[in-house]
Amino acid sequence: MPSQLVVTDFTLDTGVQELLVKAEEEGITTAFARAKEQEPHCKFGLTGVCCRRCLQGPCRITFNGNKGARRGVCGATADQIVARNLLSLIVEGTTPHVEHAREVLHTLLETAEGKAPYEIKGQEKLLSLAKKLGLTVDGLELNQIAHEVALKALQDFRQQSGVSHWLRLRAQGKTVETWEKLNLLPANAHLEIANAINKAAMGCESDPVSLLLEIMKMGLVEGYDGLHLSTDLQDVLFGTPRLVKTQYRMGVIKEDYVNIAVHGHIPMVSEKVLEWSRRLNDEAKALGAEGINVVGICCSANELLMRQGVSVATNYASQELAIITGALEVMVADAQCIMPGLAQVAACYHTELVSTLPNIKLEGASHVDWTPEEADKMGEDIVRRALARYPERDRVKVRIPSGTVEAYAGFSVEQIVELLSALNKEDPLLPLLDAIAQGDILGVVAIVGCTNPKVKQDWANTEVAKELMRNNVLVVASGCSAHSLGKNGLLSPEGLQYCGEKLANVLRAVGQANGLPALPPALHMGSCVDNSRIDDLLVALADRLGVAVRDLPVAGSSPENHSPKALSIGTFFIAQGVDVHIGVNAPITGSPLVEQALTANKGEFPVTTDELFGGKLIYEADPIRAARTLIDRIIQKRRALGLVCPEA
Ligand code: NFS
Ligand code: SF4
Repeated sequence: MPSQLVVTDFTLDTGVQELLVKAEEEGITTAFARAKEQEPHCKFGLTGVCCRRCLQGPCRITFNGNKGARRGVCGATADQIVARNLLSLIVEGTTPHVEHAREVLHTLLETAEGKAPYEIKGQEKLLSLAKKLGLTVDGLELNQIAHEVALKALQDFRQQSGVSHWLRLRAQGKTVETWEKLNLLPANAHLEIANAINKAAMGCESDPVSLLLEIMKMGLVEGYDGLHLSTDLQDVLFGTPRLVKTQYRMGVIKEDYVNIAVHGHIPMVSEKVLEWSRRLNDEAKALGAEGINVVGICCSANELLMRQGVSVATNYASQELAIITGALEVMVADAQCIMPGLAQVAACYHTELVSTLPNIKLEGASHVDWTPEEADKMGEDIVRRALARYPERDRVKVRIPSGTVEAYAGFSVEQIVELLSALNKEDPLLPLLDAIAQGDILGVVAIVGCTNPKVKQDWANTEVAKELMRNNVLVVASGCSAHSLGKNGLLSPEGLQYCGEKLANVLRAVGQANGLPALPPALHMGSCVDNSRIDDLLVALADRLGVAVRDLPVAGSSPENHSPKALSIGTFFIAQGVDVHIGVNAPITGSPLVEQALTANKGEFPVTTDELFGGKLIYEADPIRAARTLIDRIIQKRRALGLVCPEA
């Protein structure tokens, strides 16, 4: 453990800073300190030229001028090694979302069959999906329709040929043609994942261009059978998000309450915990507490925030610090972004760490199985564990950083359209498109993805956002980046102070037409699977304008990316023709071919994603420079569309 922790270098979040000091006093290490211990990072790993794909290796390309190994034992070059490694990383980003979607579809199926204790709260979404899937709905009960929709989704995991139903459902026709010509249309998510692993395996595919195209195909699997499928079916089960108001920061953990943190991604777990916390609230009062308080971390936070207004304690990098408040009775984890380090921290307190998914177990945690049928049993069991832990809380060890920040969320596309229809009932998207056309809104950028202990937490996410806002770019947000913005007041009308005058006026006009002082400068659109909502928004705007998504003055940015999921989601957006900025580089710089293909402008290299799809990868660690690069690209796209452009 490093003796001198400079906590202000680790995070912008003062509550997290306070807890890092407490952790040090108590001799507990966290990800922030461990990240320092890993420095300097191995260059072979950072640049992607280390291969561990067979037992002749590990091999590393050490070629430097005339010295060192140019090829691995099997003869693999740096281009081949980097492309295979990137493909396998993207598979590890895509697979958790595909499995997430599959869990949701099975829950819907069993709910429709009356076997699982969930309701179908999103009737409108269900009917619209069924119609778009070409199903007959007349004369059918809701459950029967849900059953048919779930079976269609299941086909995307079963069929041996054809095209993913969810791709056909959600993609823009123009873009599908581009993908079809390149033979990128996925048939079945599991089959495509198996194909990709097969290609990356030792002695299989060695053509780096073909490997890159496979990476783009994985992006489509991610986009449609991961993100879109998850969001659509979650909206059917739990309802489509609507505008909600909430609170951010560690101060949402309340000393007088039994506190449960939900962490991970799967709303079937977190929704049930929340439901049971309400049902058993009086039992907490019998223990002398004020009640049961559920708070969120990471994307479980986003799911409960978007639909239930539940408050958010913190985001990825500081997940362990929530336990260091000493006031969490239980932390419930399901899947994805769960640090194994949580167990060591929980062991220093009365906090019980509980894993829930049958195939995701955590060392040092207790386990309560979630299955769709047993969901109520799980919810009750977990809340009862929290009640039982409450009397064991050591009051001396409790220190909750004070202060919370107000934020708005719940900006589904449906909600955005409804807000806009207060300005134009017949053609709700028109006011937004007019504002874009006239330059009152320069463009739209999605700030998405993670926090990463390599970067000062929340700093890059908020700096990129503020620089964009200053330049009249409308920001939409998701994932842990949205939490960074929320903690720092950018999800509230207060954040208007950071906006250029033109953007601020638009946000005031839409807000006031809906009885609010203004819309916040960043619209929180949900969890990482809800990046599908951002895609839906882009498709709706492009359709209304009669252009392809690749032509729109829009971009994506993940300034503090850590997860392979951020890369696979980014790949999906590049395939759509959207530029994607990352603030922490992907391991590609060891291969000139892979790096150029992903980052060069069209015409600058023989094969580029910019040429094939209209979008490219932008790596820039400096947030202000990153924002300016995105703005330049947005202005180029505006110019191509013949829209008003700011003076150079
Ligand atoms: Ni997204 Fe959500 Fe957060 Fe990054 Fe992890 S929780 S799925 S991967 S760290 S945003
Ligand atoms: Fe080395 Fe080739 Fe084996 Fe990779 S696949 S470890 S480069 S021999």
